[in-house]
Amino acid sequence: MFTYQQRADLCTNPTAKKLFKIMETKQTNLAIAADVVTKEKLLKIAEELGPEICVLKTHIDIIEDFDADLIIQLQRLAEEHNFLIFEDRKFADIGNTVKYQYQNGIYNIADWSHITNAHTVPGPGIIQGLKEIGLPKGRGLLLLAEMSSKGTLAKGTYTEETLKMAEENKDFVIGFITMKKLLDNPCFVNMTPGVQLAQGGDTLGQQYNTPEKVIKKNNSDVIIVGRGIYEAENPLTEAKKYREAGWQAYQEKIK
Ligand code: S5P
Repeated sequence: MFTYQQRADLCTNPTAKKLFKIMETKQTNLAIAADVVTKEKLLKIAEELGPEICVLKTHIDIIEDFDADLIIQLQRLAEEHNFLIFEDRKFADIGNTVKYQYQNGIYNIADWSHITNAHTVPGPGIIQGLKEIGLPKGRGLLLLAEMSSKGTLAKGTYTEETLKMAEENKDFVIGFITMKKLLDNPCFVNMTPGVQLAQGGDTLGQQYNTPEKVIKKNNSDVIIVGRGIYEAENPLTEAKKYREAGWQAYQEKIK
């Protein structure tokens, strides 16, 4: 079992390296899913919860008053509080199209998002396309190997093929969105959404596991928590609870 520090030393992709380093030095494996729809709310989360997290996960296209200043502020906060930005874009088109979606349009994701992610349904061309844009900028890509939602088709052969695509693109693919650790390679980071302090779900198919189960039993690395934190009466207090639970589970695992 490698520690986050050992993994930081082993990995070559600069974003993977930086992520493991942040996790080790800040002692946090918590990523916040900041699924809010205004600039003010997103910046508030980044400002208030920044010290607790290793990753701020955004869905930039749900922000109603998006502007270039939001990106400047997010980058400033990422520097100040030492976290990475992960735009959860879930690219899913052919290589040529995702290149434009990653670099152009109004969001210019590749210019500010350290990490993004992609479905593998189109085949490896999607990784090639994103890599042409992202690798020169030192970015990292996560592949959706599994999903947290009920009835997901990301299982079995689909998941197996996804792992192969990752292994063939180790320079740019830094890991997976997955419910559990799937490969032994310490340079792949496993991030798991669908996390709350109590197991359960929502009315639209989301399924929740606890931080302890995700990190210790399922051997994942990063817990991604959204509503469990930002819908709480006191998000900061709640974030600290998740941070503590995630870190404790990690420490028990590496003992
Ligand atoms: O399989 C997945 C993959 C992702 S990235 N299931 C997910 O829920 N997500 C994302 O994680 C989802 O888009 C959302 O931003 C977050 C979960 O939010 P929560 O409020 O249910 O914790």
